[in-house]
Amino acid sequence: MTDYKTITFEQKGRVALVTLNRPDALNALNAEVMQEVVDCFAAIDRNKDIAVSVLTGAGRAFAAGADIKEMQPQSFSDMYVEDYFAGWDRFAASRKPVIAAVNGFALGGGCELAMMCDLIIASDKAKFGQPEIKLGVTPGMGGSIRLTKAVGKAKAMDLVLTGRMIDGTEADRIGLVSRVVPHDTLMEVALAAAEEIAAFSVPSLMAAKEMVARALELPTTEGVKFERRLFQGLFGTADQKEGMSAFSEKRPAKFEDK
Ligand code: CO8
Repeated sequence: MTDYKTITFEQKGRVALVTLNRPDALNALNAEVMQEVVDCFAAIDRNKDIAVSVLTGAGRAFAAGADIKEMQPQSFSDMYVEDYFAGWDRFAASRKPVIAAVNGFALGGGCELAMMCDLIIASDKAKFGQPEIKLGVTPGMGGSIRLTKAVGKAKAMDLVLTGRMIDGTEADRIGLVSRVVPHDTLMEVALAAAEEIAAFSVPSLMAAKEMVARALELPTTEGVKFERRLFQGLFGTADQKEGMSAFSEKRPAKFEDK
């Protein structure tokens, strides 16, 4: 699980720290990066000792987009038949919570990758944008839909049609990110948030992630039913008994992910 070329993986207790690591190319997302990220997060989902992950980038960027040099010669049939970049859908379907710690440029596919994560914690020096229009294309990793759902049509159209960049503070103001923090504190805050989440029971974390993700796709009545079924299901876990007993007994809960 640690033998990667374009990313690094570290485990800190119940928290995984995954770093995109092509700093000379501003962590541009090529097919190799995608495969390694997909493999790494599949392994994290299988690893019973990990509850939550932080995804960040080495150097000046989170990721400055899909790799333009790799994409430039591709034909329609290369893109369509091979379903280039479909692997990112598998990352987006990761079941444990993922925090994006956005340290710098998050452009194009980099912004779209951050939006596939569950929380985005941004440095005030981060730069978000969907500049694909300047390359003669559009967002292609879910940006038009995830950005519009996150910030609404007015702001999404502004970003997608002009390709302009916004900083972490503006991204926070328009609701694109969960928190914006001073640049020097980014990793400390992101890892502290991850540790806070990692103290909880994995079945309840997975259920919470799944229901909030489905909330964006389901009509209200169906979403409420979906939430209720997952909520009811958690009463089959030992951790629900432990969490509620600990409250009554005025002691910290000791969850076992069961
Ligand atoms: N792809 C490939 N290489 C890149 C990329 C990229 N996206 N971004 C930066 N690099 C490389 C540069 O080519 C340069 O390499 P070299 O030193 O070999 O010339 C190195 O990184 C450093 O970059 P710069 O010298 O340009 O650094 P600056 O500080 O001058 O500029 C910017 C930083 C503004 C971030 C600039 O690099 C830039 O504009 N990058 C491109 C941003 C962009 O357009 N991103 C969108 C790409 S398209 C996309 O993401 C589509 C996603 C959907 C795909 C779905 C497929 C199905």
